[in-house]
Amino acid sequence: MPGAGYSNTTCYRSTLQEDFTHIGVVPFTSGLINGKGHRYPDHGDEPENPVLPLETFTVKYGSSYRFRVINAGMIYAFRVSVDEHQIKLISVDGNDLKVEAAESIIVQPGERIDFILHADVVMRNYWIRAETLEGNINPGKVLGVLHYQGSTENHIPTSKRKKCSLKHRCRVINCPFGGSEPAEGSDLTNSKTGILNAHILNIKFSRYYPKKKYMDCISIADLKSTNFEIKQHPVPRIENGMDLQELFLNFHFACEIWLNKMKLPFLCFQTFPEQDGFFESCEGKNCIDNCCCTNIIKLKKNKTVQLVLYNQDILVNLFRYHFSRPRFCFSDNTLFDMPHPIHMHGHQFHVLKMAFPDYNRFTGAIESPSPDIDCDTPYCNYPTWKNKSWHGDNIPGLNLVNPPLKDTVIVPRYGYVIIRIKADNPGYWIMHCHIEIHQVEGMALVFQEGEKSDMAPVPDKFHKCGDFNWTSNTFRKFINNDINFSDF
Ligand SMILES: [Cu+2]
Repeated sequence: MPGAGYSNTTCYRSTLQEDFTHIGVVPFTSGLINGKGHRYPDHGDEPENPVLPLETFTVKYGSSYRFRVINAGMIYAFRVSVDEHQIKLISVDGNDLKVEAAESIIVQPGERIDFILHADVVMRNYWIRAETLEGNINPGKVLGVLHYQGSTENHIPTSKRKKCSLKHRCRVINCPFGGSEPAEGSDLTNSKTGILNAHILNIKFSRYYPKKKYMDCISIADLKSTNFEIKQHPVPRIENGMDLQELFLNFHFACEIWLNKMKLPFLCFQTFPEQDGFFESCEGKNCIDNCCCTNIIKLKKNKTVQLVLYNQDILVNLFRYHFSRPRFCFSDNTLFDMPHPIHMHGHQFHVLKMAFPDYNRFTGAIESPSPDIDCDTPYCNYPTWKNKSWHGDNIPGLNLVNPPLKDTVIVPRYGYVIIRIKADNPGYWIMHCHIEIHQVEGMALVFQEGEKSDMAPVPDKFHKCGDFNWTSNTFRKFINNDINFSDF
């Protein structure tokens, strides 16, 4: 489901999520399910060209179906649901989960989910929906059709999305925000300020959309691996303090030179460090003066590695100063205060905990960053735990028994995620934001796992940068079939 296009307007105001963070720097225009879809101008209900086909899935009453959903978009998350059907999440990023039923499941760029749908309601046509997460305007939408075999309906569905109410609340899995509504009768909000201490709720209750939306959020860290899955892939243990490497990574835009902490190129990494001009260490750079470097973090082979992924920056003034391009609007908020879907190569990681900032109970807006984190400077390049005794297993709220396994996880704005791997796969592995433009702008780093001697050798005659040195004349000959590869 690709998700965004460029605006040719002179000024684009980014739309907002429920927590008032921004959704994207370009407007959502249209999306596709399996190559089919409509464009709904101005986030309206009327398709621009209604005769275009929509993807249709035909189901048999009484049967169950496994749907595999991938968000192949570049920016936008989608909330996926099927009208008048409950869906059951059974897998994330290819790893099995204990079944979690929901009204809808949010899928971030790079994430994959599998859900089960039981075809057991009145035989007719229903909308399959993938909607963007706007809280301040009508969400963008991508539609498909669920068609019951034998149904006489052959027109487009007239079904409606479930209306969430106090009595019939909606469960939503994988919200990138914690929400603001306390459990009924809860006294966890400050009655004067209305601020909800979400970090307390993290342990005691589900998280919520803003009040009156009647939606309850299940975070990724609330999900549980199946017994079989966790037996196959147990949580890496910390036998003694020596086995642990704990790192904080703040995914942010605080650098003066945009956020360019990753110097390109960043693939075929095993061959690049040996070559002049492609490697510039970030060591010693403070990421304020000059951040155009190759950010490599060494992981010690066979250590248990615990990563605290964080999301806080102070971009607004710097960005205004350096990048006041006419296409973007600078309002009273930062443009890039977004949650980031962070993807890691080379591993499936256990998601041990997800924590959120504090929200305003009534508006849903973020009030303050997670109180668990201390920043070294306003740039927050080197965050730490506020409580210095937190370390390894000694962090409240960790699921060390049956956490979900993933390779992409959303890091909520001003919140954090704790993930864990065992560094038993030597090589160079990139970790990056799956919002494509963030990655290209440098929101990426490379883990060097083990020493080079631990890694599989580079294959014989493996091409390196500089090997391909055709002149434009040679290239022209190749295009014209005057020469071919075997001539080289
Ligand atoms: Cu990002």
